[in-house]
Amino acid sequence: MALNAIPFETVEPDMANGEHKSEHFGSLNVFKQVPVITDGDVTLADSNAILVYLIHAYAESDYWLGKDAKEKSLVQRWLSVSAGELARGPAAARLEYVFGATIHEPAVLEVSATLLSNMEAHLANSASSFLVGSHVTAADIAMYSYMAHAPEGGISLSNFPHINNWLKAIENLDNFVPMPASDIAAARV
Ligand SMILES: N[C@@H](CCC(=O)N[C@@H](CS)C(=O)NCC(=O)O)C(=O)O
Repeated sequence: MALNAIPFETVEPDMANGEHKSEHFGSLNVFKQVPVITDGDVTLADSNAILVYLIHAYAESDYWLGKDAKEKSLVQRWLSVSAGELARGPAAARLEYVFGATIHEPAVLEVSATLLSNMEAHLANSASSFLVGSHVTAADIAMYSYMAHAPEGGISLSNFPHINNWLKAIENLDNFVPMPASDIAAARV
């Protein structure tokens, strides 16, 4: 929303006290999870669904979702990776460190290691600093936050120079707004 200057208001449920498990929140998202947006008569949950909605409603969709069939499918593939390997790997590791969630650590570390090495190789072979095509797309936005915050879950990025370059390329975009670090956040290592 910041990158496309889309005005919005943030409402933060008191998750520590289970506000997102209330009947009211369940009427916004049956899975009782954040994020959810309301936009006029549209109520929508799921970060990738929200990203795609905002692009179609308010931004240039061929720019953000790919200009042709191949680029569009490559962007979609990274949205799947963000909901798959990124969520099951670095994001899950961070949940344990930051929020005390119980995870199956060997599986989380294995998924994270595979994701990092595949993404590093992909970026090393990419003609641009971004995941798909020559400029930032929804693929980068979907992958950015939990990759940038991977060190908060004890997943080091120090051996992945192309991933670090990619993070910096996103952070250098006009109007970029970072996800706030958690209180116990480690510096990026
Ligand atoms: N696929 C969903 C996953 C949403 C999700 O896992 N939300 C977490 C916070 S990032 C949540 O609400 N957790 C609280 C809970 O599940 O009780 C998305 O990408 O939006």
